[in-house]
Amino acid sequence: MNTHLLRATRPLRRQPAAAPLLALLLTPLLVACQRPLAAAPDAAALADPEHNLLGTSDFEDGILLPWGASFAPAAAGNARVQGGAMCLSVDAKGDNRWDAQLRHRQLLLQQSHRYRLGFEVWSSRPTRLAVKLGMSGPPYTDHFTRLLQVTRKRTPFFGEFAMQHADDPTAELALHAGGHLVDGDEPVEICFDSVVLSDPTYQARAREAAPVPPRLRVNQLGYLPELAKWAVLVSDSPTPESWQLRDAAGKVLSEGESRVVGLDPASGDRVHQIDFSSFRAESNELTLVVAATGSKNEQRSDRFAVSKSLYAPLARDALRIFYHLRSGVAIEMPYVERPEWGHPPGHRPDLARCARDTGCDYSLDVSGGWYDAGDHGKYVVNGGLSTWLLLNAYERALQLGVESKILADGATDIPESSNGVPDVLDEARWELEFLISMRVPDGQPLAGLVHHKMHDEDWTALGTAPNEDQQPRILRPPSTAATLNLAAVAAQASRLWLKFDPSFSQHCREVAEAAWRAARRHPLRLAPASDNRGGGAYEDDEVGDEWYWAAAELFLTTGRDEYRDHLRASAFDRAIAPDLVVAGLATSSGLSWSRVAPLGQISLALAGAVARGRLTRDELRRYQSQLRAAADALLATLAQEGYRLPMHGKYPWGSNADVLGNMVLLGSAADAEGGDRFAQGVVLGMDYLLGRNAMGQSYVTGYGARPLLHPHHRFWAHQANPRYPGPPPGAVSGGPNADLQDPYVRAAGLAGCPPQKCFVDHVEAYSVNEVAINWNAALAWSAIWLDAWGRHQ
Ligand code: 9MR
Ligand code: 9MR
Repeated sequence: MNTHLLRATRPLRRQPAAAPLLALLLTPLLVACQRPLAAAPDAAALADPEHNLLGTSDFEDGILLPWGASFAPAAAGNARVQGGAMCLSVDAKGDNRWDAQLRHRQLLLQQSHRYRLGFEVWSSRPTRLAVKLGMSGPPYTDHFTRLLQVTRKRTPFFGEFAMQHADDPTAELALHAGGHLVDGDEPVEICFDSVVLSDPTYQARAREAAPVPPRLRVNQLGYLPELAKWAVLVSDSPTPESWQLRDAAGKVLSEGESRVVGLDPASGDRVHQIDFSSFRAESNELTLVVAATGSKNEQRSDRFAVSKSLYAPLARDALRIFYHLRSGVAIEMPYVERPEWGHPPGHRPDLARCARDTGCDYSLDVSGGWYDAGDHGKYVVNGGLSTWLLLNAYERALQLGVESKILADGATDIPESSNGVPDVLDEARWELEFLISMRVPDGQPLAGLVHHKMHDEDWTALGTAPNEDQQPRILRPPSTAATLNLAAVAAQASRLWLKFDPSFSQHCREVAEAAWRAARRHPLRLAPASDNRGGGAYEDDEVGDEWYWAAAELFLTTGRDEYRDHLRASAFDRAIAPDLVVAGLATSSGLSWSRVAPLGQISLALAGAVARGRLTRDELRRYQSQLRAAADALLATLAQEGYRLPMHGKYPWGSNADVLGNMVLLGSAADAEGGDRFAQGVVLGMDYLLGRNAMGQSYVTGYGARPLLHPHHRFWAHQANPRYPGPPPGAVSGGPNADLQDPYVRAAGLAGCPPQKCFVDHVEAYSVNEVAINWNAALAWSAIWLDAWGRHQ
């Protein structure tokens, strides 16, 4: 994994590359290696675990955490525990010494305390090592540094110092082994054992054991009175267990027997399922209990509610996350509930230049929009999907005559509340105007196409507020996918603003048609997977679905034949993601940033196409029955899953969003069909996200008995740097990812995890625990949908 977090010695970078050693000597680094590193006199004192600040010192149990490796883009290699030691293989050394490193973060160094650092170190061939104790983020002040020679001989190192600076709660111990420290280009491996950092006055607190979730898993928020209510019990018992539903006073409200499922491959758990759907009374503080009171096998669930209005707060908070993520404007009270969530405007103005390899030479003012996720990039493809989901939440309710308080003006307390336009539309327009600004200007060879994305030139560190970002902002090349995203969303928007702002509606229609024409001129400009330095790739090598989606939205809005002809000719018109249904089970989601055809189908089936005179009743029925077929496969899927979620098999990056995408399909199918068959699937998906899962974890911040606490986010980065706030409520994490794609999860000893358990709630674990606008838009869609459903039963 490439990392570029560490700029510990930024001034060093400016030293002439020709004099690397001189550069090192000019820094506070002292060459401590000339005398052989005899066994340290204080080794005994060091060995006292009571005073050791480090989380892992001897690596005997095979776990590297909380240590982790970091490689900048120019460097490559990996870290692992072998033979009870921590080893870093440097395959490509990179340019700077910190380009390849091991580090232990989250240390508190206190002013005038005396620290002792010791370890044993050896390497596959002679090399050098730079040891640093210092800040892990700007201004990267060093507290202690040493430069060592390392050989094949296991050699002890010992150093001692008094902390000169003010208390540093962001300190890290970093072991730099890249760049000029390595002679030649051959790989080198460097290993460590018995690493101790001690402070005689420090008292190691008993390590807080990770809270063990109950074996009886429920939706930690609760259930809607009229829909399915399932719990899952982790149990090896081959025979059913009896369960009781009790109120706060212990009164039994319902009882029955569990159903034995056995081994659930996705989680590796042996499970029983409990169906208590027949209990329908609104109540608070309910508990499920298995086995007789007092018996040592008694299992209790977390407390939960049964309520019609269960999802109103979540729907509102999930939408409000978009305000928090706004770029180009101060985030402030009273729109945020706590002052620490505010910050000055980020990237105002957001002037982005064509990057050197982009083939263009201009700057665009692309201020506004939402930051994509934990990073400060803004990506048109993901912005398009997110905007569509918010607009669709509104449009479906409008078409079906569903009343929803959350969709009213003033519902979410944003700056535009009470302007006569529903807040959800105001929020979507914030992004839409940014998407429009990403167009290649007139007079340029690719005029009318839309830049795929814009972001920082390089990755910044955790603990960077948007207004603190120092990186240059760059435009990446235009793409057909981005252009069609704009065409689709602007066409959809044109319908919805007709009533509120006819001239904006007209503008959106023109933007959409012009984008379509530009895409026609450049039908296959693809975004490559390799474009992921300083920003995510959002690569896409199949744009047939984007063509289809744009054609559908444009046809609904304009009724023009060109778009209808495109729909009729498209392979995407005849089924929803049939390739993802394997042996009748849905292996992933047909609806994501790279698979957008279902968005077109949902609009065709539900956006009032008949009323607009766009489709005949028969055509409409065909789209609706395609939605139902997809939803049927999802119902079949969840019936096979131990944890009864509408997804089977792979758990890739953002698996929670696959579940959410499938919930959007189920909800849309329920809209098309009426009745509650498919609504059950939406609720079962939500149960999974809110705690009825293999981790016993609610994946949403602020919701549930064990809510998500530490998402990967540069500003909500409290866990990485206490100067920054934790997350506001209503943000959903990407969730389990069996591909373990970041250094933190790889160091966490998760190799071989059952897919649903490939997760850790840690700020650095970006491949399992980031938040993102597309994911939150699907969460908002689902919560709004369930809220409306719950109230109208
Ligand atoms: O924070 C970045 C996150 O938004 C991306 O999804 C992820 C993958 O592209 O990369 C994260 O940034 C990391 C970078 O890739 C490597 N250095 C560490 C960064 C995390 O702090
Ligand atoms: O959601 C994206 C996921 O499907 C990809 O596998 C992953 C790696 O390319 O990137 C995810 O999107 C991230 C984006 O690249 C950068 N911003 C944060 C997004 C969420 O992690």
